[in-house]
Amino acid sequence: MKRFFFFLAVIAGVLFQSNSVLGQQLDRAHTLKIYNWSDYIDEDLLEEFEQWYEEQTGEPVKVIYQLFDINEVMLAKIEKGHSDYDLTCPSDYIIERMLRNGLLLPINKDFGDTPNYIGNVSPFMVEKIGKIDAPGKNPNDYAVGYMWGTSGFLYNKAFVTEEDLSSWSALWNPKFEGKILMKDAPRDVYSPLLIYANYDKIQSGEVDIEQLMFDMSDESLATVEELINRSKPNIYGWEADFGKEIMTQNKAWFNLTWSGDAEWAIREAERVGVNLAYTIPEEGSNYWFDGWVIPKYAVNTKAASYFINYMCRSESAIRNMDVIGYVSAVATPEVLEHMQEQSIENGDTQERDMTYFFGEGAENVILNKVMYPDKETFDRLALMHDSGDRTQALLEMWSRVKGDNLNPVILGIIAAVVILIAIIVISRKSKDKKRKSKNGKNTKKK
Ligand code: N2P
Repeated sequence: MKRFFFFLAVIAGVLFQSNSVLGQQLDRAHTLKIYNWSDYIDEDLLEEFEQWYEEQTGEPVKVIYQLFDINEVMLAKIEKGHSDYDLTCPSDYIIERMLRNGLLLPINKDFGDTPNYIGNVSPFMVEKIGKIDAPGKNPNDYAVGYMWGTSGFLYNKAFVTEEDLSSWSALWNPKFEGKILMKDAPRDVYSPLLIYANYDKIQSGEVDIEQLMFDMSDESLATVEELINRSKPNIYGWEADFGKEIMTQNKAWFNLTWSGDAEWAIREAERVGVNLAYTIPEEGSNYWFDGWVIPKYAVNTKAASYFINYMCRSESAIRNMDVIGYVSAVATPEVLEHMQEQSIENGDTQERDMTYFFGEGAENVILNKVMYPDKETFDRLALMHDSGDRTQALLEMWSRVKGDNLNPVILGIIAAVVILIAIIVISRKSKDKKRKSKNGKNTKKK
């Protein structure tokens, strides 16, 4: 069903591309064009926002909502295609790139009589957004935290133990031949493997994990390329967004993925009796966040900033989290209470100190560990940064390692489509030929 809606969204995307729907011009002043990750919102909120916006401003607005699967696709549409989205939601390192390249507008946080909910975002998240490195600009003027989390392994407990996955070297352990689902996102694979490769130096203090995240030297690229190549016999497939569904079907044994997708899959799998869990290898990994930003080519910046504000209400944050499994940047007492109740209902019992995210009052709280990692776990993680003019070298490395790994099923489908098109073209041509020669004969008769 979800795939069906995704398909509809793609068609809608094509139709709306030039600000027209089947030839009808969009009323851009009263349209809010949002470009977000798939499976990343409670979609009922979109319609409710239209009503709320009219109540707040007296102006109508229609939301157009389109989807992407990985950052790079979204970036290309804005960077190269100059698409006029009013709002999008990139990850940390892409926000950095967009900010450095002048692709973002500052967010107007003056909402007149409407309460400013942006203050609900955790100071922890504000501090992390501040780590975006864009000289001369305050990143918090241009981005508001939406969701955050970690990268690690989602695994099927029937086949794999947490111990098996205590190191990233599990990726090339021969006992997992053909069993691993890899994230089809170059940065999300490159960065943890770079941390793995430098683990000893990080431990001895010779290398700083935060600084390492800026490293995209030829030498580091070659090291990671070799590690990915080594893991290839183990790769069941590459996925940008559907890994979580595959994992609920007992097909692959583990998946390099994001904590929110892991949480969603763990909940879904439980319903069908599949036992999934999530772990982060000891060497460390990435933490990440996605933030709302207003791209340079936006038209309705007012509705965009109101939408960001609306998403920061406790109610929106709770509803989004319940639907998608990711963790909102919002850290109000209402969110804490709801998440604690839910965690207790799901059987969590361990009290932990979560003040780093929720602040005072969260010294002894019971919260799901996949969604809200301990501070000690968090301290082993680092934030990715823009690879700037080294991006091309990374993408070349990525296409080399993935190049000969095209799924035979996909190759089969491509071949079938090409053959089908050839048959249609040839049969049309031969029909045309017949028609012409018939017409010729008729003309001669006359
Ligand atoms: C949701 C993808 C979330 C992206 N489908 C994590 N950065």
